[in-house]
Amino acid sequence: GIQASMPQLGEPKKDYDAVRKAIENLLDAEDYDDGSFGPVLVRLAWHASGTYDAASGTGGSNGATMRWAPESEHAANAGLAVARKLLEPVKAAYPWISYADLWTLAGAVAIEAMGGPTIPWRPGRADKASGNDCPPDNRLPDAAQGAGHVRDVFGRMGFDDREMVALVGAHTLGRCHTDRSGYSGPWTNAPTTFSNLYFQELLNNKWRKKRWDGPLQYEDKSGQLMMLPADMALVWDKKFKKYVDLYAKDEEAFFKDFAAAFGKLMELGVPFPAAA
Ligand code: DDH
Repeated sequence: GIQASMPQLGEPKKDYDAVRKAIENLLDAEDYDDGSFGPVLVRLAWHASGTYDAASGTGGSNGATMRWAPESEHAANAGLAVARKLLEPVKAAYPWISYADLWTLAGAVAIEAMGGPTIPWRPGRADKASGNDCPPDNRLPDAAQGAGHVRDVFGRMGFDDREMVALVGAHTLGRCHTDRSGYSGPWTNAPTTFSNLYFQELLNNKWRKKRWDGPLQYEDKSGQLMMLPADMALVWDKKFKKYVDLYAKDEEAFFKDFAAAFGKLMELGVPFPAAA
């Protein structure tokens, strides 16, 4: 109600637009990857949220438990210290925002700044004070596995097939790093622009096993673009492929579904006050 939204005496005004601006100002990177920290910030928001288990109510973005070991050391989170450190000056300048709100907001702001849809986001996450609340390891998806695994992991969070395919469309952004995941390369030729290109590449490019010493991944003829086994699962599984077809043809449908699913992802397990 009105009462709750009035700033109290002595309480700092919570200017989320100022935080958004501060995040936007951090995105451009001269000497990092493809010139933007946007993709790694999106990955931070996703890995902070994607540990959620609907049955037990554990995990999820609330708590920002990835600040602590063991979660910070989980193999899936390799490289995300880059994103967490990047946001420290924003946290220092706006100490009233929780890390959990800051990380998720940074993901939303990055997607929007890279040309993506407006992501529904609201504050309300609190930070937990120690690593005792870290979720167990292996809640995030394993790139070496197929459709059954993708369904298990995202089903555990409460997503349906359509939402799963939309969410993985985030791989239109960024790249794999051999020193983080062991995989190598970007999914698209425009890894700092949010678009439906990932689905177009997945469908229309020709993918073959990459011959190298690293883990099994797929490459196109140019050898420049890549797909993970878990990406290929989206075209090999008929029920998933239906949505790959849709999103490759209809970017508007992708944007709409992605925004809703990513917004939902970032709210899993967050105890927002009940609507008045
Ligand atoms: Fe992902 N992802 N992801 N991903 N992801 C990687 C990078 C990025 C899987 C594996 C990997 C989502 C789903 C899956 C982003 C966003 C999202 C990397 C490479 C691997 C491996 C990491 C590295 O070496 O730096 C698997 C498996 C799945 C799955 O669903 C089965 C989802 C749902 C999202 C999301 O944001 C909603 C982004 C962005 C990146 C690029 C990061 C970067 O630094 O660039």
